[in-house]
Amino acid sequence: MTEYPPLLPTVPDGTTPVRVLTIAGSDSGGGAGILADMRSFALMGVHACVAVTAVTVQNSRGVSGYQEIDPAIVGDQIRSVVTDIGVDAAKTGMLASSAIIEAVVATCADLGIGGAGPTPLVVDPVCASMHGDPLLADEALDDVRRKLIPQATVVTPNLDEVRLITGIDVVDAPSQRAAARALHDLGARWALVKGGHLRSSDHSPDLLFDGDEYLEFDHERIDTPHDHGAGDTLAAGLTAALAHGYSVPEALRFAKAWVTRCLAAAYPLGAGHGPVNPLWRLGAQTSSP
Ligand code: PXL
Repeated sequence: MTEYPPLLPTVPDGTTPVRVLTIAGSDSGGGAGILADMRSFALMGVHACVAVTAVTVQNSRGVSGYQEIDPAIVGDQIRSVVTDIGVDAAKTGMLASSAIIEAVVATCADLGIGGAGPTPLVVDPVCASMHGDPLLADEALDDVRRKLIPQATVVTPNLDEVRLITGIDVVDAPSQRAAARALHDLGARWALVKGGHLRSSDHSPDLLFDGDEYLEFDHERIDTPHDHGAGDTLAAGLTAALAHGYSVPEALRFAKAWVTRCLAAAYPLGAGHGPVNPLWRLGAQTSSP
């Protein structure tokens, strides 16, 4: 039996909860990107604003195409919500192109999101879908390294993204440390190197590094083919907890427990990979797997 994670604080009905912003692409299959974020954010009890970066054409078997949103409209969505609603933390997912990265980085920096600003920014440097379909133009990778990651309060690549960004193949604990240092050297305040895809392990040993200390977060690894949106959901958990004022290590502790529980409740959908499932939370008072 998987234990329920500790939940984030909630507010009474009719009261405004903490607010977050997700800057990401939509997934027509309802499993990843903004759809995964919205489901988790709602069930974690935070209010989510969205800045859509791209519309993907996708089902459980993969991504067959996408259309990017005009970078100016991406920037305008961010400015519109931040200057009215306000956000306590933000996250980026699929940014698709150099021009969108540029618009997101410039707008966020101007509004105090990420970098030295007061609002934490979780950067999930999405490069490809779980099927290997590209979600980022090849020529934009250098902008991820030079412009986006330096704005990150915490950067959360999976192991394929670590390899693309740093050139390091994470196969064991020493290479995981080297990758965390390389990501920190790019300018992220905290670097998270997830171990969920170290398939030799029956645990998911994530490593968090702030330039001084390596912190290990070991957690039971749930083996399921239905893990679409797992990276997005972990980053959403981090974002929601940071919005509540948790430190990065505290936020990761919450986010790991949250995504593990969502993986334990994942369900099949279509002929391919089903999504991680935050809807377990609806039955939290009465049922347990
Ligand atoms: O899980 C990464 C991801 C993020 N954003 C969008 C996606 C995917 C994976 O498919 O489609 C829009």
